[in-house]
Amino acid sequence: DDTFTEVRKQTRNSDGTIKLRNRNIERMDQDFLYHLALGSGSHDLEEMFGDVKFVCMGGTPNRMENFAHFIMNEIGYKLPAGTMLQDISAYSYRYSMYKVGPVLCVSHGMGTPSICILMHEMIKLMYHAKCQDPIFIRIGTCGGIGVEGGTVIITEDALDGQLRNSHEFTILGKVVHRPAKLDKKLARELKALASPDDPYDTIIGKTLCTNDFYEGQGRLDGAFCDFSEADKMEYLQKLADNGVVNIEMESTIFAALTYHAGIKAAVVCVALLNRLNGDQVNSPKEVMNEWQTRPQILVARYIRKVLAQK
Ligand code: R2B
Ligand code: URA
Repeated sequence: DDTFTEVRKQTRNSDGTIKLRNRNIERMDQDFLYHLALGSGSHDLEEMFGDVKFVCMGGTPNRMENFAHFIMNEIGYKLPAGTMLQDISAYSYRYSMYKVGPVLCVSHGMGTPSICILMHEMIKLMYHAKCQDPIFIRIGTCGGIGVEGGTVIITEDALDGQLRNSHEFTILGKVVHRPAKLDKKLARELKALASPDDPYDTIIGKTLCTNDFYEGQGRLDGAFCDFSEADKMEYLQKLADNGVVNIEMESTIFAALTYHAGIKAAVVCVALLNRLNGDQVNSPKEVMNEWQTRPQILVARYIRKVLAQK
């Protein structure tokens, strides 16, 4: 298990651009990023994306479009005259991507396979575009454990369904584990940007990452359920005893692939409910929409802070 410093040596050039851990890519005369509808042969990726410093990912195209508009206002970015914010990956019909100056806003869909494909292509995009030390942040939703709906949760460690701090891959039929480590300093910096005036809590804790929303998260309300309510509560209590404060579906792969690429990364999610009180996500839409702006507000504070230091 390499330390991050070791990983950085293998994955960075002296100017902060990314050195891919796959020599095959540089030997190809062009690389098509199929799910982004972009290619190194068909697009000038350096011209289009070379200035990207922050890659923000979230589940839905709509949320990421809203975030793009929000962050544009927050950092005072003006689009070139006569242009509008456009979904750069519209013709992939898979993911949506919006660029606001140094901030790239991308949707990742639900669950490991969807975000995993995106991560490969985003990391390669950073490589082709010669971006310098980009930071990746997932802005998501989750179920809270012992925390109320609307609470903002910064992930300190991402754990898999067996409470391991790694992501399990199956590659050529063999099981491979990669550490699911996130940048602790970045997590603390984000936490420090929570304001006592925010009308909600912002906390740091461990995040459980599952491969399913229903049985995989101990819900009683899926199409199937072969365990009792007591079994469910015992499991949630075990999670809480291990420091787990929320459950979502992308954190281990997101942490594992950013770490493997030497990219600083964070996960900031808003809880849509407290799982100790129930399973159904049924708060009013307007309430949940407001909740989903909360991680965006925190991340915007961070981006503004970093840009102000430049
Ligand atoms: C949070 O919300 C989605 C499931 O509703 C999933 O993508 C996640 O991690
Ligand atoms: N997303 C999840 O993965 N789980 C929840 O309970 C809510 C949102």
